[in-house]
Amino acid sequence: MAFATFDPASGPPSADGEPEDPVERIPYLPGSITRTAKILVVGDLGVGKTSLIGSVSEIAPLSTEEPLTQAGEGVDDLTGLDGKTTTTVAMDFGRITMNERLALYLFGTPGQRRFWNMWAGLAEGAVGVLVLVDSRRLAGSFEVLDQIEAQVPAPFAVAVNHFPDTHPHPHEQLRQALDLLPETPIIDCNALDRASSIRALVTLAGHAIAVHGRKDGR
Ligand SMILES: Nc1nc2c(ncn2[C@@H]2O[C@H](COP(=O)(O)OP(=O)(O)OP(=O)(O)O)[C@@H](O)[C@H]2O)c(=O)[nH]1
Ligand SMILES: [Mg+2]
Repeated sequence: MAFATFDPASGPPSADGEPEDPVERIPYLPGSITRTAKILVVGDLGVGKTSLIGSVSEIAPLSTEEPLTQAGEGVDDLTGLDGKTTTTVAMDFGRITMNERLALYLFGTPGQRRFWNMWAGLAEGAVGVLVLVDSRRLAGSFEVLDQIEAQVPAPFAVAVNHFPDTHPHPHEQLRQALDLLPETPIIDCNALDRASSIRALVTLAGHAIAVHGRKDGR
C-alpha cells in the first residue's frame, strides 16, 4: 500500500518563500480522501501506545496523560517501567493519511486495568486493532488479548515494540506464547519511529481489509 503524508510542522510549501498564514498550515484532510477508518491501539501499561500515535499523527495528537497514582498499586505491574511517571487516563487520538484516498483515525486506550472497561466504547466502529506488546513484559499481554476477545470484535495485528534492551524473539515463539492464530500478523516496530509505526499500521490495514473482505464474501 502506498502512502503519502505531509508534515504538519512544515505546512504547505510557499511559492514565494513568505511565511504561511497559520490557518493555511492546519493539516486538513486532502479533498481526494474518500474513505476514513477507525483503528484502535491497545496494549498493556507502558507498551508505547501514546508514543506510537504521537509519532505517526499528522495532526497534533490528543493525549490525556496524568501522573501515575497509587490507585493502580497491586493491580498494575510497574516492573521494568522505572522512568514512567504519567499514564493515559482516557484516550489518545491522532490521524494519518495513508494514501490519497484513505485516512486512518487512531484511538489509543488507557493501559491501567481500572480503565479497561472503556475499551468496548472506544472500539465502537473500529475496523482493526493494533495490539502493542512489550516482549520484556509478556505476561500483561495475555490479559490484553483476553480483553480484546471479550470486548473488541475487530480483527487485530500484534506489533512488538522494541525498547533498547528488547531481545528479538522469533515470531513463531511469540505466536505460541501468546496463543495467536496462524493468520494473525506479528510485526516488529519502534513506536518512537514514524516510518516503523506506519509499517505496523499498514500491516494491520492489509489484514483488516482481508478479514472484512472474507466476511463480505469478496
Ligand atoms: N526506547 C523506546 N522507548 C519507548 C518506545 N515506545 C515507548 N517508549 C517509552 O516508554 C514510555 C511509555 O510509553 P507510552 O507511549 O506512554 O506508553 P503507553 O502504552 O501509552 O502507556 P499507558 O498509557 O500508561 O498505558 C515512554 O517513556 C516512552 O518514551 C520505543 O519504541 N522505544
Ligand atoms: Mg498512553
